[in-house]
Amino acid sequence: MDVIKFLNELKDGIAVLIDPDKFVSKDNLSAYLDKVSFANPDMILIGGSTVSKADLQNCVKLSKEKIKAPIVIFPGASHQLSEHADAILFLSLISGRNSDYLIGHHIAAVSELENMNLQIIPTSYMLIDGGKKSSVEYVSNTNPIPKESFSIARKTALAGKYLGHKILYADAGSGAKEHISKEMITLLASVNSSLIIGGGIRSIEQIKVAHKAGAKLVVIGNKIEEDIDFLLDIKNYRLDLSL
Ligand code: 1GP
Repeated sequence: MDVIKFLNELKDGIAVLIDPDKFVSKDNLSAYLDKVSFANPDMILIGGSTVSKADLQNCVKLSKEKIKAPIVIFPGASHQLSEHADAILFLSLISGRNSDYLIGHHIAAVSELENMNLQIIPTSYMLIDGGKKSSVEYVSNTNPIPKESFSIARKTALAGKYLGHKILYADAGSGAKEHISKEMITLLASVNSSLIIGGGIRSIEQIKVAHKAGAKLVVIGNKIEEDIDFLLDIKNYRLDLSL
């Protein structure tokens, strides 16, 4: 499956983010994946700031067995690789100035990646301030773009595009207090239409606003972990969209 093409053609998509670190056992993860599969999301993202290689690989394998949507790695570090995934977001953290997350982890991943049949998607990854310090901020030791700095955000996104990145992922961070604003989404979508938005999104209304503003794919993680019934709301929203 060509995940870049799939994303380009997608409209009003929803992805579920699975952080394997949040599950205490394989059974626990397996039951969660069954529920996620019921909501029929457009994509599954797997990764996290501190996930081990074995946990990531087991999660990818199990997700592939249970869910028909593309399984895409959203890596927190160079060891988070699995040939059972459909693709990997080859993230460059362009909102930051830490060379490890701009190119270092990428080089470290090459010897394994070149022997894997995994689609590699050059991706601009931009952190936008979400009102609290995010794990990515802490682990990468970088600062997010201030939420009102529209000019910096636009120029950063454009620079990523000029570097040849196919996708722009703008993230307020896992569990953000404030999700990315409608105005910021509209601006970023005008720079790169293959726009993924995530961080702190907790209602169908917020998903709708992000879609209307131009997000191709809205990523939900924490809200589903806290309130599993939200998967039913997602399923219903997706059914409404298809009518
Ligand atoms: C985090 O964008 C993702 O990187 C999802 O964030 O867990 O807050 O939904 P939430």
